[in-house]
This record gives sequence, C-alpha cells and structure tokens, in this order.
Amino acid sequence: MSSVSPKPKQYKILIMGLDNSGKTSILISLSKDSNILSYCSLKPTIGCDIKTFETEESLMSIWDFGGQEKFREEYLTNFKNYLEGAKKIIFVIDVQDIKRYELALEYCEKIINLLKEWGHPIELSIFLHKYDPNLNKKEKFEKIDEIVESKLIDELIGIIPPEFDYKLFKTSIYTVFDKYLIQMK
Ligand SMILES: Nc1nc2c(ncn2[C@@H]2O[C@H](COP(=O)(O)OP(=O)(O)OP(=O)(O)O)[C@@H](O)[C@H]2O)c(=O)[nH]1
Ligand SMILES: [Mg+2]
Repeated sequence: MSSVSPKPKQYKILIMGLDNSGKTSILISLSKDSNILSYCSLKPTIGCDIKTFETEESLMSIWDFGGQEKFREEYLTNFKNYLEGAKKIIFVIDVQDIKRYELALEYCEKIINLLKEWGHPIELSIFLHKYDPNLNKKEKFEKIDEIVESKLIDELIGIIPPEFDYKLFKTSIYTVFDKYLIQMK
C-alpha cells in the first residue's frame, strides 16, 4: 500500500502599510536565499506583488501591497476582492517615521473598517517595525519607547474594535525574523 502525503495547507496573507515601512524587506528576511545584496537592490513595490513561500506544513502566498499613495486608494476601493480567501493581514508601521504615525493610523483604520464590513474572520497582526536593537541609544530615538506607547499603541487600541483578534509585535530586520510571526496560528 502506498502512502499519500497530505497536501500542505495553503494560506493567503496580505501585508500592507505605508510606503517605505519595510514590508518587502520583511519578506526578503523570510526567504531562504536572501543575502545583503537583496536589501541593497530594493525598490518601492509597484502595485501588489505576490510571493510564494513553502514550509514543511504549508504553502503561503503573501500579497505585498506597495504602499505609495497612488496605489492605496485602489486597494481600499477593491478591498473585498483582495480579501477573497485571505486568512491573515499584517499591517506594518515604521516606528522611526514618527511624522507619519497619523497617516499610518488613518490607513490602518480604513482597513479595519473594511474588515468589519467584510465580516469574515481574519487574523490581524500589526508590526511596529524598524524597532532595531538599541534604537533608543541613538539620540534621535532616545524617547522612542514612550512615543510608541503613547502615540502608536494607545491610538491603535482606540481604533481596533475589542472583538477583533489581533496581535502587536515589535520587529526589525536586524534581529532574527521568526517565521512564526508570519505563519498562521
Ligand atoms: N533601520 C531599519 N530599516 C529597515 C528595516 N526594514 C526595512 N528597512 C529599510 O526601509 C526601507 C524601505 O524598505 P522596503 O522594504 O522597500 O519598504 P516597503 O514597505 O516595501 O515600501 P513600498 O514597497 O514602497 O511600499 C529600505 O531602505 C530598507 O532597508 C528595519 O527593520 N530597520
Ligand atoms: Mg515594497
């Protein structure tokens, strides 16, 4: 009798956030064949770019939504089509880009409102990204922990409905990027 190995589970994950927040870099960190040059040649993502990652248990297609303003409106208009079959959404915020916290929160809130309307269960992870090791040792970011608490986390908690299943993570490409952050529960 021949044994049939079970098909890997397939997941569709969306990764969104403002331009330059580090979404594509996060995906490069996850890829087996990335090296330092992969980061150097990075350009802003044009529209939505789909990448596939295979692990032992699953096949993930990750939809990387280039975050420039000229693309964002279209994503929101057609969001229900993009959400079709998605199990998880990752929203990335650059913690070093303090001037654009409000804009990032506005974008996040629009997405959350559309998720509420959509009404299907979906996991939401928010990456407080570029939280590099020893960031608060740099003069410019001495107070970053307090700023993130009061200007980002508090505001995020205010816009996410309590019934939402969400998690917050502090992330950086300069620390080991654990695959579990991306994978499904
Ligand atoms: N300090 C620091 N820089 C990072 C980190 N992650 C990404 N970057 C830098 O942020 C810049 C933008 O990264 P991208 O990955 O292209 O950003 P993106 O969100 O994909 O941008 P769009 O494609 O325009 O939406 C690059 O110069 C990266 O090297 C991080 O964890 N720490
Ligand atoms: Mg990109």
